[in-house]
Amino acid sequence: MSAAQTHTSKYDIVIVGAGFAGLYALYRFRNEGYRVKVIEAGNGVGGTWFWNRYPGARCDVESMQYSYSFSDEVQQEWSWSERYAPQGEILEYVNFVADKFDLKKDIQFNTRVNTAVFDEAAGLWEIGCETGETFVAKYCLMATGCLSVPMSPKLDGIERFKGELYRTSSWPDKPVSFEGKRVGLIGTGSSGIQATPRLAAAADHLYVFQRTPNYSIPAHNHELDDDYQHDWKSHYPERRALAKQTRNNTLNAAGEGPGEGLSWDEREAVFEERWQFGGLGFMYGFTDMTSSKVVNDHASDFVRRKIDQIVKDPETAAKLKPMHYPIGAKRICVDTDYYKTFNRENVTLLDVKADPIETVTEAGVKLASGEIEVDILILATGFDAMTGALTRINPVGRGGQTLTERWEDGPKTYLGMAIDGFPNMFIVTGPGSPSVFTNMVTSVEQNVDWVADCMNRLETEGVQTIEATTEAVDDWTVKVGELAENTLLTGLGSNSWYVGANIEGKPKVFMAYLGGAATYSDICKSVADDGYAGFRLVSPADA
Ligand code: NA7
Repeated sequence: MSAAQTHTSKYDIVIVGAGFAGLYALYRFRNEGYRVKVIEAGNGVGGTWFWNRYPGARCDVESMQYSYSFSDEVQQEWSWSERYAPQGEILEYVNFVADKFDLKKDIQFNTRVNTAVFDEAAGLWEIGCETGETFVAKYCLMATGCLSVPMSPKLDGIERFKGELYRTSSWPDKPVSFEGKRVGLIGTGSSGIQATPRLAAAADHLYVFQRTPNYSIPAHNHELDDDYQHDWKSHYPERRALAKQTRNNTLNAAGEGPGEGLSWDEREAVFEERWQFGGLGFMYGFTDMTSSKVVNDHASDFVRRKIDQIVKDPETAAKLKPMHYPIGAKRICVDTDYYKTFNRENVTLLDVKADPIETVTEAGVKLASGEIEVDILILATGFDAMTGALTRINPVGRGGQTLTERWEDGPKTYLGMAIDGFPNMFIVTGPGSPSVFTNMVTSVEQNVDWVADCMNRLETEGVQTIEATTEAVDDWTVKVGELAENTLLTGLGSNSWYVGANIEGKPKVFMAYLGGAATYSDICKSVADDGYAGFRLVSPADA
């Protein structure tokens, strides 16, 4: 190990991750005058948009909204080309922002953080990296993302496969040729659903291995014309402000009332209108979409009828229809021609729940019914969501307690940002925050601003440590659980990463705050206004 690799550097704050959250945090904290270092495993900025380069990767929040609001200059200078931005364009955007504010000089790339230990005596975090380096700082900000650690699916024999093996979550940074190839795709979440039409168009034959069908709504993606962009750019301040008053930080024409009291025809008309408009807004037609069984059943059935209309082969349509869980219990997908793709001659849908994958062979995938030979196998099998990146680092807090010990029964946080026993450590959009139920960029900005304001106050008042109390964490966790219990999202059969059901052994706990982004933001504000209620602030004089 070289001297450089064992080097220890001291900062005011170390940020783990250079995605949307880490970049904005660096910008904000540096502007406040703090000495900041960002540590990033990849060799570029962008987080999820850096790694997920698979064909068809695209954001499911509209591009005029899935962007930073902190700089009007950025808002005015940057132009988006499509209603939903493709991965490559989002990556260009984050690089544009990073370069504009000269952020990269404070980011150490190609460095994976693997430990974080709180030194109680010194009141400092020691952030250790796989390179052998240690970074010491008073504060540690985990900007590690909600969907950043790919899960390793249990696929017997996967190491035997002699063809090309890819994961959507770490797609190579070079073109992959599908021409003349038989391609197998395992997984039909957002990633698999976005990739399917593109793979089908490029490959000789595409085999889609589906375990659970998903509900998918058409994106109706299109190019953005100048007038539309100009209109947004000239109204950004008020539209951003309005978006922040919604449940999900997004202007998506949320319906104002419940659907339960309406007639079937009235609800049907709303679903049809939203299907024609496209996108995640389908889920916001009524305020009781995820709480009323009647409304949810209707919406679920609506999508199933659309699948029947689009997919010509009735057997394939039947396989594609989600039957056993309510719409929204798994994150809905937004697609371009997904269902239609199954009308192609060169696409085969395989129901691996009915006909399970027994093993991966040298030449392909062996199902109970026989072997499917493929040249390329793609895993679109998902993530250890919300907690994976944090438990993998497994910070060690006060008294030597590890995060995995504290979270043995599931994640417990205060406001999704702080954990008792882990002083001066903050998480951006952590479990217990609205996170994946919102426009993440806006939520990231809200969390980072809250932490920055908090740090400013602590520094002004000479506070040494801030730590959530166990009572505040427990109360918040109960509140998060209760909000989820009042919906249809936690029900059996949802089998979703929302509840950690895709990871063996992970506690089955609903991990996001469902009270809405605006309410959440108000609560965060009142906590700060009340002198950081629910936190214990320790000054040197108290120690
Ligand atoms: P998801 O949504 O977690 O989807 C993963 C898919 O992989 C899902 O269909 C799984 O089926 C399937 N899967 C996982 N393991 C296996 C095995 N062993 N055999 C067969 N099929 C398997 O991940 P995505 O990357 O698509 O999307 C994640 C989020 O990113 C998305 O929600 C957006 O927010 C962006 P299952 O449903 O578990 O039966």
